[in-house]
Amino acid sequence: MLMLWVNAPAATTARGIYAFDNVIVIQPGQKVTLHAGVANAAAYQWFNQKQPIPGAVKSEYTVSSAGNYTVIAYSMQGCPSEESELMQVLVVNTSVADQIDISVLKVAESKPVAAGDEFIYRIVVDNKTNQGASDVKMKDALPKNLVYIGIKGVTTGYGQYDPDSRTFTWVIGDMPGKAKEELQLRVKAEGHGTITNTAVVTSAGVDIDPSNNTSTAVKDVQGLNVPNVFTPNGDGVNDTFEIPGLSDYPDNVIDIFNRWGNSIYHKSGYLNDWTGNGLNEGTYFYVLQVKDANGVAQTYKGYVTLLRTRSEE
Ligand SMILES: [Ca+2]
Ligand SMILES: [Ca+2]
Repeated sequence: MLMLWVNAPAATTARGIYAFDNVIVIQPGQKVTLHAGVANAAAYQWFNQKQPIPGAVKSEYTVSSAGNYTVIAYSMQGCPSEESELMQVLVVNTSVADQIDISVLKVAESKPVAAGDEFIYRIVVDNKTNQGASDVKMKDALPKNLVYIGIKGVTTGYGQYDPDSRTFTWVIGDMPGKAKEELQLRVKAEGHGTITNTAVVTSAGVDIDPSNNTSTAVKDVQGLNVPNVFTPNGDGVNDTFEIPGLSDYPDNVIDIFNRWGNSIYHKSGYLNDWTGNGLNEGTYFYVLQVKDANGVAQTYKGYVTLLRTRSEE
């Protein structure tokens, strides 16, 4: 890709121009010169928001207004290069000292997760600049297949969950320069599939790099997690063959067989209520067929052990 560079180093300059990766912040009235990475092409055309800029046909182009700038270089034969990388110019009426860069990073726990399981997102908010930031908040709108459980390991601030908007807010408040704060968000997966959700951080002041103010985590949730034991002894614990998350699959059929392969239980639209009534302790074989909301069928097969013995009291 054709590179762009600017005549400002990647740091604060005496002229008050601030360059950070592909974002340049200038004050009103300031100018910055963009340079095409290829200096000896036959011709050039500069663009703002993909629109050609009239007269901007040299290897360098000086701008004083905000925009999303790119350039294309042409060979002697008139062949165009591909479009260059993007250089975003922001015009901000503020002193450099007020400019901050807050970022957020959200990572899902790497362990395998099945429907009905709890897992954790680790969320890190980082003040990458030396200036302190204020009114820092992180918001995370949970998709419908995630249930909010709580938070832990929060290094500063406090969390709020609004069940109506299904939005978790981490109110961090003031962050000193170079501070890094962390929180773990505990959630439960409901249903299977890919869960995508995004954390967004905001703060008072001008954030010079908005691109790192969001972070999206993608987590694959396996289908149903069928337990391999249940204890129908009337003690109120684990007394039915309960498959967490099955209520998301009302279109289901379950068959249970004894060791000789005889069907001992069959139910369409199983409601997690089988108690193995009249059966001996032992191991049984199940076949569970479900259809998801898109009509895609899945089959789960395995063994479940029925135990009636109560633990010693
Ligand atoms: Ca930022
Ligand atoms: Ca029990």
